[in-house]
Amino acid sequence: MVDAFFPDVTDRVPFGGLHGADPLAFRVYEPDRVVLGKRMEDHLRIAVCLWHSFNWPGSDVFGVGTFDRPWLNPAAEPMAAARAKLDAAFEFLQKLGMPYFCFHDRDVAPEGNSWRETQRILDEIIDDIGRRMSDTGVKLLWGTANLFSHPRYAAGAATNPDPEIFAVAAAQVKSMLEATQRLGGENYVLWGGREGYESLLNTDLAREEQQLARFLALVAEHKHRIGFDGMLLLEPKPQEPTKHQYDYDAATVLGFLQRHDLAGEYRVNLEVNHATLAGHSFHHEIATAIAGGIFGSVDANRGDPQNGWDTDQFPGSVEELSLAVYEIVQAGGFTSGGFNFDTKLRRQSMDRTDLFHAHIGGIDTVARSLLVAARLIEDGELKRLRNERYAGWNGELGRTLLGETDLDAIAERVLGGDIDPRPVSGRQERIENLVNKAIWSVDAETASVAGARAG
Ligand code: XLS
Ligand code: NI
Ligand code: NI
Repeated sequence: MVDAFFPDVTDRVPFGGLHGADPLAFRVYEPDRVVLGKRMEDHLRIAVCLWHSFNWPGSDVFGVGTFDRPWLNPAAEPMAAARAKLDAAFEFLQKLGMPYFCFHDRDVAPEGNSWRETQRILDEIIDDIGRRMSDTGVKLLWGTANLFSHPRYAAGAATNPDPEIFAVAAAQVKSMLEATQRLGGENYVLWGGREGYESLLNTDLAREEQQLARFLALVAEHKHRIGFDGMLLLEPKPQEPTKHQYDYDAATVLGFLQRHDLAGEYRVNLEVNHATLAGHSFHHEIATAIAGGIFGSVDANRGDPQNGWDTDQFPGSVEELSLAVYEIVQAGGFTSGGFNFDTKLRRQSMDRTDLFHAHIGGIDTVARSLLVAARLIEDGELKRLRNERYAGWNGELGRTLLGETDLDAIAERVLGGDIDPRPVSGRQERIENLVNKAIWSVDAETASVAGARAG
């Protein structure tokens, strides 16, 4: 390794156990620990994101960057800066022991003076990333194109009133989709940050919907043409930076995909903070996507109950995440998706090691949520009570109502008197107690691999 960017973390972050004293050790996350017959690492498939963690200086709308990220200095030579950034990112990935990363084209490769030059720079850097991936074994969970930072995208990319912008965005997605394929990426994400509006007074909603559908159809068609076998994912968000974003939430995306015959081509990448902004729990978003058959991947983070924007904080609440992880594992777990840490340090967290502390805490929260989910699944009571609630639908009446019948026949049965419904308890509090019991009873050290070794 060249000069380490994180000299205070000299080795790979170890597992220290729940009561371990080292703040730079995992308390719960143990990649090899087997949970419900599968390694923890394979359940969670954790990724580090290159944008907030390596390509953001810690600026906000009122102030400049506060972080120590030398490669973001505008005076730095662009290609040398791009390499320094990758050095630091891969050092971080290895020291943290994470299997995956995610990035936008513009996180790693600056734009050139012409489209051709931009393409050449991207190609060169993708080769560099490919070498680092084979040297370290780190894999790409997903790639994506930044269709929101450049001034040309101020009025949207696919939904821009100017077809020339649509064309540039399409060319940019083509090249990043192909780059993702070259790196063996397991998914390709489209977040429509500026696919929305600031004012209805100058916006043609019907036209913009057609443009977005056409764009997504072109991307899906290209995916098949080049034989990319990863999953295409849309990332819903209700607003910010636009006043209203078209991919509002999981249910809105599902309706859109069905209207345009794209439901077989796309799934969703759900972000915790985006659910909060949409007025939903994250549990709701996950359950909705699973029920609609479009669940794909997760952007792990959280908002802050006191403000209404995308604060992208590191996850810290097992209570909040456990139910979402329960739904995911109960539905069979991730296929191509995983937990991408789309998370931002607070602006005052300016020590280089803060990035380690933040990830360690967030990853432990996700790992502990997995243990709670496993406890709920092993116990089986939650599932049993839910099945029991719908048991009537497996009987003769239920099957008839869902099968061959009509309102005349139904009314006849009701008039005949053999139907006499009695309301039953939904048992909500009893069920909530079951969830708390699982949260309170999970002992993160039980059956721990390192615990067993040490003991
Ligand atoms: C922004 C989004 C973005 C996507 C990738 O709110 O979360 O970071 O995940 O473009
Ligand atoms: Ni995101
Ligand atoms: Ni976000």
